[in-house]
Amino acid sequence: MISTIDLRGGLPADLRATLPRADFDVEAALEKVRPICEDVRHHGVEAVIRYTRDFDGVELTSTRVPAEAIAAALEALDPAVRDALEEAIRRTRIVHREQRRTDVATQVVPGGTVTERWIPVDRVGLYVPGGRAVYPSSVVMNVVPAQEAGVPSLAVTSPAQKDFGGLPHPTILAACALLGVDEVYAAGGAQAIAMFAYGTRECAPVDLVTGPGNIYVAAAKRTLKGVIGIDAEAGPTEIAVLADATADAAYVAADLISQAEHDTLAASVLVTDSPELAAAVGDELAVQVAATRHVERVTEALAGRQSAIVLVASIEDGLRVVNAYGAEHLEIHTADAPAVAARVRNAGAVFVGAYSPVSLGDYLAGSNHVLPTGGCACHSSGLSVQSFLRGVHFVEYDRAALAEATARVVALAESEDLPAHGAALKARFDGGIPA
Ligand code: HSO
Ligand code: ZN
Repeated sequence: MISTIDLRGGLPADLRATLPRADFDVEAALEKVRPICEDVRHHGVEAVIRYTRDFDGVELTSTRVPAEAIAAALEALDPAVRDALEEAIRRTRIVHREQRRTDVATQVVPGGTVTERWIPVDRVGLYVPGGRAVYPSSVVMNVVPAQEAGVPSLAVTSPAQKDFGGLPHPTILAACALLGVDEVYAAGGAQAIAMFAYGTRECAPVDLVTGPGNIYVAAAKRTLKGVIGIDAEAGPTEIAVLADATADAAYVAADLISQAEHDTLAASVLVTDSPELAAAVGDELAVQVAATRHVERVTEALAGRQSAIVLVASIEDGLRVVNAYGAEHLEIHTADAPAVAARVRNAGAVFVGAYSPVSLGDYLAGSNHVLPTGGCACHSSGLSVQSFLRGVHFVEYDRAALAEATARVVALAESEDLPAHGAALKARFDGGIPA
């Protein structure tokens, strides 16, 4: 069911190109998405309501979710889910709170300081997918870091659901209620991102949009980047497992299946130096996939070109492979897993040892589950408090410190043929700007 890539003979020079990856062609969706964004820009909420009718089959009179609907969703929430969400919020909050950066003031010279102040974005819009992917956990992962960053204004949007009277899914609303979010919209797809970017009669424009979505959401984020800030264009989820002969094949197989459950394009990749483990995982997959609820989706994901078992000559080579791949999630199941994990350079999040599965991180570890996909872990981080802050440098020099800097500023300005730059300093000491 899952293919094998045998790299035991040595790693190819172009390792990254050898490794499997799903096609997630955002470019192709741009043409469809651009006119939708323009329409919402010019026709506001009426356009959002029209697209909701056409795409979601729901006739809305307003995109704003009433407060009573949010309260009612919490009221009706299964107590076990409520307890789990509350604990997820608590753990995610303590982790993210501690990670908020503090301002740094540096005295550069006597009388001259530069202070980096971390200022939250004024207003953010958080996108929460609907349809097959109803993830109240993603509400937690987006809202908590924004709140811990100190963002003063925060709105959530999620697609209108036909089966729920045109409201977003009730567990999404209940999660909003638990987090104290009262500004919620029933809007999805590209039109929701445009609503956030340009604003409508009902929804004030935001500065930053975060949260995963489908290919149209990703395309809208790309189209509107600049008008708004965005986190990342999330693609299909990925798990890589680096394992040696000490790994438990049943755990590894279960974890590969857990992320394959998200999407037929999800990637599950095992990298191992043990052919015996590879064979045992193959056997376990056959047994466990047959028993899993979403058997067709999982089977397609595991059989897809994006999933594979990669055989390597050593864990050393395995590290090279996983670093070249830059998985969204990377599990380490080896002897001395912490030491191996310490050598990982590229991954969205690293799960160390047999008892730290990705599913724990998806819900309850305290870490964030909005992570870079498609190799973006090689240059980007997942969502964090930092995503909602800007580091602004405050420059404060006194007269003496500026006087001391003037000759050098003038020299550099002259070298760039920008004499007015130097003149701006000299004006403070010469009593006039020289010609
Ligand atoms: N593994 C997904 C997040 C998620 N899993 C939500 C379950 N619910 C992407 O990191
Ligand atoms: Zn997941």
